[in-house]
Amino acid sequence: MASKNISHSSNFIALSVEQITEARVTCCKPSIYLKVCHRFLLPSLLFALGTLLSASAMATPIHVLFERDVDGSAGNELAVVSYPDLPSLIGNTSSFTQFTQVDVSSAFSVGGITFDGSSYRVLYERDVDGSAGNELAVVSYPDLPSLIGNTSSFTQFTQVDVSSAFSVGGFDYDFDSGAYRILFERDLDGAAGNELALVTYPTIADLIGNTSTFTQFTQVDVSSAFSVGGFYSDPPENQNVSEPETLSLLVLGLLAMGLDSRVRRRLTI
Ligand SMILES: [Ca+2]
Ligand SMILES: [Ca+2]
Repeated sequence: MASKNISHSSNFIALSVEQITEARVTCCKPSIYLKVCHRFLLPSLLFALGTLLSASAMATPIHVLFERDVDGSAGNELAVVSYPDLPSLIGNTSSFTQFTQVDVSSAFSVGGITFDGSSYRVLYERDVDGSAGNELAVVSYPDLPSLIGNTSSFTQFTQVDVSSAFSVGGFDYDFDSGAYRILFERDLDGAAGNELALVTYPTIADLIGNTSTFTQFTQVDVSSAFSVGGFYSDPPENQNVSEPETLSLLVLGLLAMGLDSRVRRRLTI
């Protein structure tokens, strides 16, 4: 396991989730929204309909990072294969492959990749057992093109010391709590309760500094013929509405608002 100084900070995470959920309910409660905006009922309804249509029509693209088993170089070592949605990944259809310009050190391998809303973060793990400060590194890129082109990267070695019996299986960002999670897998075949462990870090600073960690062993028993390649959690639904679409919906709403007020003025006069 990664950390020896395990502090049980589940309360912190539970509180955060609760607070976020509460905040979301407060600002999205339809009755309150309509009460405040009843003057703009038509544009509000159009806006809501547009958002619903947009959310149902949009799917979350999924990117899979592949790494060459033997050491390679820029342009042939790491490839990002993108699928428009989960069914495309399952069926292996509509994929789009881009080799990156990243040259991974021969001493390291990719442990996982995640997007936290502002950066793409790739977790690298030393192939042989290391110690705090030289075993796990997070390399951050501001966007996907920067990862593909290997530009604007920012490297931070973490203070995590991975047990010599485990390796990183995946790296994930939880949009609900804002926490980062690493899934560690035992190198040798294990059993339920000792094979897969999920370690949660409340912030990226906690991951880098190896502070406030919270470890949970799972009851998953991985077949001896398989290993974990990665894991991810779905972003919340509202992350699916991209900025340009929100803007166009706003424009639609404003146009409808103008139409609505003109109709009302005509009726009043
Ligand atoms: Ca290399
Ligand atoms: Ca170690």
